[in-house]
Amino acid sequence: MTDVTALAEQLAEAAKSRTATEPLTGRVDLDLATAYAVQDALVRLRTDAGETVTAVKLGLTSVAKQRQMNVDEPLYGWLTDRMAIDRGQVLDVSRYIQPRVEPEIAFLVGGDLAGPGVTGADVLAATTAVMVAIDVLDSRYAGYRFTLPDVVADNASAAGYLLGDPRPVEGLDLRTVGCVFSKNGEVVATAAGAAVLGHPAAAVGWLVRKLAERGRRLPAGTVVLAGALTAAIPVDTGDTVRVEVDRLGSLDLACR
Ligand code: 0L1
Ligand code: MG
Repeated sequence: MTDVTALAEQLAEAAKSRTATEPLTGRVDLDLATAYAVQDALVRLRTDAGETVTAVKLGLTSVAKQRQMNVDEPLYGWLTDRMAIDRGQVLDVSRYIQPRVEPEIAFLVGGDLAGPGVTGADVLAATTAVMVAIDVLDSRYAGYRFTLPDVVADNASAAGYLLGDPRPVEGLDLRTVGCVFSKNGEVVATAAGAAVLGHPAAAVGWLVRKLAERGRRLPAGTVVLAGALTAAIPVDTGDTVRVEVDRLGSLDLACR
């Protein structure tokens, strides 16, 4: 039987020592259900150490990301207070193995969302506000080479996140909002909200249905990062990235 705690400890050690590890698949039997059990154990190591889960993230929700990572299904993971980045805070890249950043839209869910039939429309009805967001990734696998179960076990490469000001969702068509993603003053990618599973709220609906399969729910007050609109880009000392999302505002992140 797969020792999920031992695998979680290996991934936690890779993050702590900033040393990439080899994918788990190939070394152990890892189906998707076992991978989510490893993810749970990894998050438990963080909460046992005093961290608090502050948000949920979806990943691989756009064709651009799925192609980049060679997988064909979304996934989810958990963000903690230690991963939260304040606006104006400089990202210390030495804390990570191989950091990448990507532009996202985040939801503040105002009502409980649960069950196998939840749709994007239900998500929008329960949404209190939406925000521009930057997701900071740091795969614990060398060169971001992994299978879907590997990256699920690695908590969706979660490493950091930054949120913009909350904006009302009423009157916004999140399919057509435009995103401009720049690095060091040069535009590196552009996208519309529809890049995220056709509508970012649909991605949150997928999350709720997936959680329901495991008897879990999204409680009122949860922040959800709905997944990247574009492929992720690597960042290094001296870089500055900017994410601008039409009607949601912009965020800058400088790296040292
Ligand atoms: O946020 C994400 O899309 C995480 C998915 C994991 C793939 C990656 O590390 O880019
Ligand atoms: Mg992401």
